[in-house]
Amino acid sequence: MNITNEQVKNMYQTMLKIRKFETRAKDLFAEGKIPGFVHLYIGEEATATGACANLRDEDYITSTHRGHGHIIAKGGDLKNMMAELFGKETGYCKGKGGSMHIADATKGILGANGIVGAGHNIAAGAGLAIQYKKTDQVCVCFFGDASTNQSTFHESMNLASVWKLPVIFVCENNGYGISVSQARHQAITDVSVRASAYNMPGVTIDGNDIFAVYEAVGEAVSRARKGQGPTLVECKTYRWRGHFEGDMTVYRPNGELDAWLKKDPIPRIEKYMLENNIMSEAEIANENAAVDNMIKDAEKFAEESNVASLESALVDIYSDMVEEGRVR
Ligand SMILES: Cc1ncc(C[n+]2csc(CCOP(=O)(O)OP(=O)(O)O)c2C)c(N)n1
Ligand SMILES: [Mg+2]
Repeated sequence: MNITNEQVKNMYQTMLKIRKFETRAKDLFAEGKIPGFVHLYIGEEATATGACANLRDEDYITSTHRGHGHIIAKGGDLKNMMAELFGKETGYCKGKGGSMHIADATKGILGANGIVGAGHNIAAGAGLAIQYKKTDQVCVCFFGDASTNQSTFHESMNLASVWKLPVIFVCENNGYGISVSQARHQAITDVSVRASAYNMPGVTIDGNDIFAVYEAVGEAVSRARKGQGPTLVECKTYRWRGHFEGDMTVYRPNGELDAWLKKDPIPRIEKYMLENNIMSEAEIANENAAVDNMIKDAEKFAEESNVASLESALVDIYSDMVEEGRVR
């Protein structure tokens, strides 16, 4: 595998950032400091991290309602993210979007999205824009297993394939759409088989193995950059928390979570780094402390920022009524 020690270290830091950002967000939500819904990505970190490790700043991603991991992996700023979760004016959307609407055009982050399946078509659109511009950018489209039952998945896979768009469809198959297990929402086990309907390559990999994700998405990215069209990469993974914070997960069979806890991607990369002398125990401890501090700084920034003002509710929106001065 073509990967430098520096890249491995970066991927480790990214997974730590996601895990620690979300663990803190979980506690802050429980304390009542974060309004709205929070859908956590804990347990799935290797997928976003391994995929985005192949991308440049000018490449695009589309995200989902479970978007913190994607945004952090694509280089999103922890302070602006935490402030957005808090509803503060220093947040990515000036506190008006919350967890499910974080975007950063400067990093190619086309937005988290509360509408299941919306990202597919945005990704195809980004792919078409890239094709028009004749650059070698790509767009990675992240989405869940249940969203592959939406028409948008099929429409965008079809057009991306016919037009050979530079899109990499990354399915995060965590086995559930809310409380409905995959066996109850679709008659297939591997989502990747759906690629054949659109005559594009489709693979299924262990989404908790960061190197498998890095490699499979890497191959798809290099094909897309060369104008050879889209790929569907299905990453099997699992969300440790409920669908949203507050979900009691009564629908989970006994032992299922425990089995997945054993496949935690973070100790897996630590073991790899120790065995290959990439990082020592002490360096791993230092990295953890450094990321802890980044999260503390992000929280402090969010705490100390102002809540979005009432007046700002009428700024950055489009409405005929506002234009005409009928709403003040
Ligand atoms: C168009 C639309 N339909 C339904 C919902 C309600 N909803 C929110 S998340 C979700 C399930 C998504 O499951 P999946 O795509 O597997 O993603 P995961 O939550 O497992 O990451 C549903 C049905 C929605 N937000 N948007
Ligand atoms: Mg799912």
